[in-house]
Amino acid sequence: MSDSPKFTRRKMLETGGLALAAGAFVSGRAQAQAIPEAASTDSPQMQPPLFPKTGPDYQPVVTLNGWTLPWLMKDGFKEFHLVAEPVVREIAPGMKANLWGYNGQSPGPTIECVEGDRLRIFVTNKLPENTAVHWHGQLLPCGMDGVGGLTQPHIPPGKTFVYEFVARKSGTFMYHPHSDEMVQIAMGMMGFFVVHPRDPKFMRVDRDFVFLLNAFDIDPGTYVPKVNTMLDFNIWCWNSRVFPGLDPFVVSKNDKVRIRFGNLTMTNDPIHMHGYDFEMTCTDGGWTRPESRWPEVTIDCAVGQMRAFDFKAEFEGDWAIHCHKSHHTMNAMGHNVKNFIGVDKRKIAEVIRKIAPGYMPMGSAGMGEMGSMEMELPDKTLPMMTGFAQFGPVEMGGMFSVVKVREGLAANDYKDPGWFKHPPGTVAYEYKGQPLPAAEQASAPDSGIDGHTWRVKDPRKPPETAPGDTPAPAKPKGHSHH
Ligand SMILES: [Cu+2]
Repeated sequence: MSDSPKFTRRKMLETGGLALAAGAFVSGRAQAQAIPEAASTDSPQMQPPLFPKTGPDYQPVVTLNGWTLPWLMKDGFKEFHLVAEPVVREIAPGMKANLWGYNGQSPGPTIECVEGDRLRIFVTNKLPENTAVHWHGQLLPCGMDGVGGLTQPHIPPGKTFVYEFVARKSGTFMYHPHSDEMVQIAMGMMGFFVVHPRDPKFMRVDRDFVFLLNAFDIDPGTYVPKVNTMLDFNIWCWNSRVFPGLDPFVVSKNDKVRIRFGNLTMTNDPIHMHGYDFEMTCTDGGWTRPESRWPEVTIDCAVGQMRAFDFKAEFEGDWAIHCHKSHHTMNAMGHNVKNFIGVDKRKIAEVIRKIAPGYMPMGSAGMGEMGSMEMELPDKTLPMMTGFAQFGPVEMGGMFSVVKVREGLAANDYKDPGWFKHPPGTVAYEYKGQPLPAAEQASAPDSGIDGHTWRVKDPRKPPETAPGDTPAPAKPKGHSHH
């Protein structure tokens, strides 16, 4: 986690300028009012949570590899400003993608408020097409529901619309577009939305992590997701980020911890955490009733659902947390994208421009600035096929991270504490005693190939290969595209 929010001053000024220009289009009560500055960040690192300065106290959430949208109190409204726009997202070190998002990143910033708050959310559209924002799970007037065409006109490019509603109940919500939804979600547009209970003691935890499950189909060597893909995605993300680029969930021993997630992939994601059992305490429909809860170690989350579970962090360690669909803990990028690292896309663009004038690598017109940002080539380091930990490669990617429970961390200290120092004698170890009796040694049946028979003489050594036998296939180095 970085020490301070890396808000881009240039971007803030730029958005501020646009906000002024767009002010003339704002209708209704907010007409005469200035639009609050739209904060922006280009950092994919977890930013510090925003603590409430006024109103009821709450423990703010932290957004995995993300941040929380600052707000202003004005005329009894909490005012937020979202800007829908093209963004560059580092999906993991060594891989950047041209996505659409809000306020500089995909997902957009987390919106956080308190039950009973009156909200005024300005939405400026800097996309090349219409958009609208749906406040998933909120109980609000129908005309604030954000379904383009049905409950409001779509927000055209360059215009700003205003949403006003009361956060009627606390819980776990999200926002996402309801205009050209398939494309805009496939491009990464979404954000978390948490409403805290008015009673600071109700369901309070010490650490509260949020993320959205999303997936992209990005051909190796390209930067823009294919938006018509229905199932065969190759980049399975939490908050548009994959292991080993995902933040760990850093927790102090005996903290009360909540982990909340919502699913905007195109399939269900069974989220599994090691080392603990836990109970589902909240969905996007609200808090679960205590008598309805039962212990789990995996919580399946269907498309369009949100889930939260709570646990007390009694057990120190580095506990894996991941989607249990094994294809979702793999990165397509690992084996193929590396072939393209070092390729100067500027030259490619120049060549293609001879055939297609105006071509830019990001694939869309009117995004020159983003294009030039993208021209900045990825770091020399290759994308890793797998993350490494203290005992070797983890052989995972995608929807995988680590819950790091440590003794004595300061409250709200989310810095990565490194790998767990296991107490002596508590790590699985190699058997070095008496060899197994011969009768129990594995013996292979006749191979059937050329009449050769091979036998495992020592189970600790690989089988001998008879001359002429096909050698055992080498362990594949990467995971093939799926
Ligand atoms: Cu999954």
